[in-house]
Amino acid sequence: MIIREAKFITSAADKKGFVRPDKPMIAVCGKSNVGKSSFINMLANRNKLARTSAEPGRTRLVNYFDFGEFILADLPGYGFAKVSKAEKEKWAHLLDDFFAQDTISHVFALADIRHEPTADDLLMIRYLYTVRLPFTVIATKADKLAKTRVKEAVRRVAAAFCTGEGNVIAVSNETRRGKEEVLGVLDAIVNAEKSAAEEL
Ligand SMILES: Nc1nc2c(ncn2[C@@H]2O[C@H](COP(=O)(O)OP(=O)(O)OP(=O)(O)O)[C@@H](O)[C@H]2O)c(=O)[nH]1
Ligand SMILES: [Mg+2]
Repeated sequence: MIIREAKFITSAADKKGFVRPDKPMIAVCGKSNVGKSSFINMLANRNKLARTSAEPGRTRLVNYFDFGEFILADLPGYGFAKVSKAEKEKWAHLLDDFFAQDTISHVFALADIRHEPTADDLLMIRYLYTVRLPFTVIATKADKLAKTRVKEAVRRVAAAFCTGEGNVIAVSNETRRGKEEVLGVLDAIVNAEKSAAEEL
């Protein structure tokens, strides 16, 4: 999979604004500040396609990006403590509505490679199992660990998310570690949808 150009499509503040994709759509979700927007920029080879911030809670809308053969949806991060209850409820509704759609091909569930999953992470994963949405765990900020510790950390993340090690990719948006592996997963998603469409 070669990404030639990635473009911002639009933002949605509620379900009325959701895009009906005409190609595979992959949702990028995870706790606030885990590195979702940076991950999208790494895949796009662009620093400022998705806005990132050291302050958690930067992405408050669903932002859609067209990568040519697929669409990535950058979701607002969950579990951000420093916002009002009303704001939190608004985000929760937005995420509920988003995942209720039948247009999501795959989910990239991001988790910081150094940390134990939060209660929200576990809720998210349980939900993905319940609705049978296929997902890949993206263990972010791998550059923060010594290289020799990454393998063991991946094993720990896999166990915590009740999945196999092969379903966890350690990435670093700084060193670009893991990028090729992620592109391989995207290739498989795009090809699977193409063959399914041909069978119809
Ligand atoms: N060292 C390191 N820092 C990273 C990496 N990815 C993201 N960061 C930093 O983590 C912070 C949050 O990154 P974002 O990409 O804005 O995170 P987000 O998940 O989109 O955050 P919200 O939109 O607030 O939910 C920024 O300061 C990034 O520079 C990484 O792979 N390595
Ligand atoms: Mg973001």
